[in-house]
This record gives sequence, C-alpha cells and structure tokens, in this order.
Amino acid sequence: MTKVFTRPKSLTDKPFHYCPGCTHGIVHRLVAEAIDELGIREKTIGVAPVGCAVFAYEYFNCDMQEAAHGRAPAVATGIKRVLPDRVVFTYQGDGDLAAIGTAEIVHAAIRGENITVIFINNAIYGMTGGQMAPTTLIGQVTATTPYGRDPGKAGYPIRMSEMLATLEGSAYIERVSVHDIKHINQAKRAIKKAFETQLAGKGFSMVEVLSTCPTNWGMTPVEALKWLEQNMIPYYPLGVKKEGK
Ligand SMILES: Cc1ncc(C[n+]2csc(CCOP(=O)(O)OP(=O)(O)O)c2C)c(N)n1
Ligand code: SF4
Repeated sequence: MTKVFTRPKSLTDKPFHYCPGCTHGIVHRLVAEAIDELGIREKTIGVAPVGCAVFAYEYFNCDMQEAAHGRAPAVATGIKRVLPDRVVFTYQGDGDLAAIGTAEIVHAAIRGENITVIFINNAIYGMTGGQMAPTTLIGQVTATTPYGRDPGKAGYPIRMSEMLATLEGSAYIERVSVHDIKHINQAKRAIKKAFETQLAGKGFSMVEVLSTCPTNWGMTPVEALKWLEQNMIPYYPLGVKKEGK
C-alpha cells in the first residue's frame, strides 16, 4: 500500500501521550515541519516545559533540554549564548510562561535574546487538573473558578503577545490559532518565520498558539475547536503584534 502520511524527520516515532483532540500534537508537528523545511534539525536545540508538554524531549528528534518550572527562556538564553550558531527554541504552556515564568519571559524579550518561543495558550492549566491560568477567560469555569472567572476576585486574562510586543528587545511576535486547516497553515507560516527571525539574528521571536484542552474544558474535541474560535479569538485577536525590528 502506498504510504500517504509520514512523520516529519524532526519528530521521533514515539506516539504522543496527549488526550484525544488536544492541539499540542498539531503544534508539535508544525514545529517539526518548520525545522525540516529550514534544514536546521542538526543544529536545533529545544527546551521542554513543565505542563502537558513536559515529554516534548521524547517527541522532537533534535537535541532537547528540560527546564524547571517557567525557566525555559533562561535556559534557552544560556544555551544560545554559549552556542550562538545553534537554533534554540522553547515550547511552553500558559501556566509555565504566563504565570510561573513571567519574569523569565519578560526579561528574555527585553534583552532581545535571539531565541524562539512557542507559547501554547489553552486558557487553563492542563496537566495539573484544569486550574485557572492567567489566560483563563472571564466567566470561564475551571477547577479553581467553579462559578466562572470573576475579574473582581481573579483579575483579567493577560494578553502576553501584546505585552511582549511593547518591549524594545522583541523582534517578531504573532498570535495564531489551530482550530481549522486554514489557521493551521497560517500557524505553520508564523512558526517558520519565527525561526527565520532567529536565523537572521534579529532577536527575540514568539508565536502564541491558541489551543484546546478538551479534557479540562469538559468538551468533545469538536466542541473545543468551536469554543476556541468563538470565545478565545475575540479576546485574543490573531495576527502579527510585532515585526520588522
Ligand atoms: C512553582 C510551581 N508552580 C506550579 C507547579 C505545578 N505545575 C506543574 S505543570 C503545571 C501546569 C502547567 O500548565 P500549562 O503551562 O498551562 O501547560 P498545559 O499543561 O496546559 O499544557 C503546574 C501548575 C509546580 N510544579 N511548581
Ligand atoms: S490535559 Fe488538556 S492540554 Fe493536557 S494533554 Fe489533555 S487535552 Fe491536552
């Protein structure tokens, strides 16, 4: 039988452990395809996060390093400064990047570190049971906001891309989504561009990917994709937030 589907060379053969319908798997594939197409697999080093993507080092077929909670941008900074000819990326969820590691991401961006960040915004802490994240929407029910997120008690959702785009050190920042084929293709282009930004030595690049967590949202995979489109995109508008430094 003719083989019509193959994994990118930059992914190992190990099956993903993600829940059915989780978009972490899609984003892994896009990152791997971008690395393949740019021909940089032999010189790429990824930094894996805490959260559901903690085993990313088993899935990406390039050199990988695990980082402690939220510290991936600091670890990536060290790697890139010691090995400036390598392509260095972090892969981080919103609990990791926008809560536990807020300081690390802000300071990596303001320093203009020549690294690429893949930021998965699924509006919740996936791995630890669906607690509220900084990105949880107003009114969204989570394990720690059972009556819906109330801004009077829990503050407002944070728009990391817009915030980091104000920093002089950031070179390229775009928010994308993976809820349908058209947007998956756009996401791929953005991820490739982020790596190209690093290859051109322009400084800090980040792609924020609006993603699903069907398990902790309490939805089917199809319902989760619709919920993302209808609820997340209005609060987190897609598009380039910073370019052309
Ligand atoms: C300092 C610290 N805070 C919190 C935790 C618990 N913890 C580990 S993974 C995680 C959730 C991370 O969620 P996110 O980064 O959004 O990724 P997801 O699982 O949704 O992909 C949390 C809260 C911890 N281990 N240490
Ligand atoms: S808990 Fe959520 S983020 Fe984690 S693998 Fe399952 S669906 Fe994905």
